[in-house]
Amino acid sequence: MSSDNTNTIESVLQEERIFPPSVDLASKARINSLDTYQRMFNEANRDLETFWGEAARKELQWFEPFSKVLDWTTPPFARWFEGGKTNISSNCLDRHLDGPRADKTALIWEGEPGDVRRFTYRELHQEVCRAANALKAIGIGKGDLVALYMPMVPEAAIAMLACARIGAPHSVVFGGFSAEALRDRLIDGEAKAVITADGGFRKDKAIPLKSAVDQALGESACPSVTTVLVVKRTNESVSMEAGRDYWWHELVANQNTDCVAEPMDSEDRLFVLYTSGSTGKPKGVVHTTAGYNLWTHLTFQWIFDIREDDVYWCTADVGWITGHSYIVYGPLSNGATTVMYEGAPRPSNPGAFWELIQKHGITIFYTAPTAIRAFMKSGRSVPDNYDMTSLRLLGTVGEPINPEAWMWYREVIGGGRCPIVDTWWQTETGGVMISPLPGATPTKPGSATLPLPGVDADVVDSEGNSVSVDEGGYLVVRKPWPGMMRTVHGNPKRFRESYWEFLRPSDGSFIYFAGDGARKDVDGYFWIMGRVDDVINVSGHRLGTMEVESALVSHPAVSEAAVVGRPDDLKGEAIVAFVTLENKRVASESLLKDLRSHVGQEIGPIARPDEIRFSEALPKTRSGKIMRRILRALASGEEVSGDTSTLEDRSVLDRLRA
Ligand code: 7RM
Repeated sequence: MSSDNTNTIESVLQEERIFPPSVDLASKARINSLDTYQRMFNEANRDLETFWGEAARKELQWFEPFSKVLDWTTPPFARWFEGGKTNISSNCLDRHLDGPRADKTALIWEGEPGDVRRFTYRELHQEVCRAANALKAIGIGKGDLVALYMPMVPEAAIAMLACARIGAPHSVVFGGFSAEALRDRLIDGEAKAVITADGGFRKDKAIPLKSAVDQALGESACPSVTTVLVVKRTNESVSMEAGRDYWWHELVANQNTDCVAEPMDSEDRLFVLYTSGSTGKPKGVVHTTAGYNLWTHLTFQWIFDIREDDVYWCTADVGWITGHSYIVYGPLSNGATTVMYEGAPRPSNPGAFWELIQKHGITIFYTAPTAIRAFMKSGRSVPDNYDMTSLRLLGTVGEPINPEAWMWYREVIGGGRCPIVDTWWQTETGGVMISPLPGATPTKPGSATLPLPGVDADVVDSEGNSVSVDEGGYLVVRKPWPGMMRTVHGNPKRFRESYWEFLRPSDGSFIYFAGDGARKDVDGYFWIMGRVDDVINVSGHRLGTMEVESALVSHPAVSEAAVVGRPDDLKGEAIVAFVTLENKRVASESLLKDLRSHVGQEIGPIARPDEIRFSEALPKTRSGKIMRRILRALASGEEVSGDTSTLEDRSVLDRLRA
């Protein structure tokens, strides 16, 4: 197992602090005690189908009822709520229009230069209908994949909901990815249209997006794409290709504000979202309509114990799963007020987040440990300038949170009174799997605590057997759940192999494993230890070491590259690349710069190595495999321990050390 994680065994074993839920919160909460949680958990475990069947009937609106809760006859391919017809866009909008919620604020958007837009549920419904009709007008229909390459503007959420409304699956590509990365995803998904913007604002700068789309589509690279819809955001001049490119404000504005939601089969595709794995190109994770809707709806309700007057803010980008599930679908499905922020804290405005909390009276705040650690570093004097007494609940997601950052978050941001929900989940799981429930679960700093009802999580050895208390192992889920991914787009074999065949217990059952190590303590609390595969978690963003290596070797000067993660105080992990050069090429400062920007162009700025070490050779086994274990130790300045006898050439190690 790799040791690249923030929670070292030593620090979490010493962790003895326990914070019980506040009496006030528990008295009002839906799940108001550990007993209630336990009862639900046992109920779900005893009879999964009755539990989820009842929940689906109660929590979602259906055009037609489902006839079967779960079909698990051909594992690992699950089918949930078959026979049912529903639509997530109508569950997020239409169902709130009958009563007082119609005029409640659904979305508050704060732009980077300080512009604000608000939409009530009625207004959002109208905008989504208009956009849905515009999509129809350009020939997009049920089953057509629409790619989104957007800044954090309301139109990103509107476009997602519009796609869902007409049954066109979306494929959101994070706006920070490069034209190359966008092209790969457009080709893999055979996207029919791209929705983008002229550009977006990021940390006081305007970043072009439309020109990257042009580049991705250049030389007829993506023949499936027939239309590009462009939102005006930065007012930069862009080139528009006649017959292919349309302005959003011209096409959408004149559309009808009514568009009947398409009745979708429960298992119809809702979206594809690409995520990094340990091998090959990023995988297109497929989620379907009803199961994903139920999962994001219910987990949002449970974890944040959402109330009618909450103002909820998740700081993620809609380009990641956290934005999909917990900026857009989960909150809107529950009729909550969700906040979307285009910007990020930056040196010119270090208090940006706290100002927003004060300004909008945010009650629930959900962010990533990497952000918390950055704030911690600049000290409490910044947040102390703001009134954040509106906050009642805090959340974290994306990577393990170290107990020090957890305590700081609780004391400085939460004023010592707000519970913290540390939520463990993945793109593949659709929504949260392991998390405290704020009215029920006592928390321990650094632990994601207990699995949600219906989540049969465990920590196991390589045979699939549970390990003992406090022993490290693989984090797995033993039973299917409604929000689970259904397949890898275009590659069911890869789905089976990557997630369900790594561990095959002797009883033949299928258990889900997606790359994390963990341990369970004496109270059954989960402590996530980080990835055990070749995936690096940089500031909560997943990157495959292979992806970065491929990008490096595509540079003409590079002969071979090996990429590993090194623990980093701020980012969780930093990217370290070991590179050997082609004959006659010499290492230099300018080549180093060149390689970093090359990786930026191939994948995106988040993938640029923090450190590149030029080396004459890489440590390999006799069969030619790069020994990453050795490189990981070297990168983090640790002693190279363990067996090095399989090294083909021991002098390589000595030279690398020097
Ligand atoms: C939601 C998201 C998934 C990977 C996952 C973990 C890590 C996420 C936590 C966490 C410890 C957490 N999706 N991870 N949440 N590790 N504690 N609360 O991040 O697909 O982009 O990444 O992130 O390693 O496997 S993701």
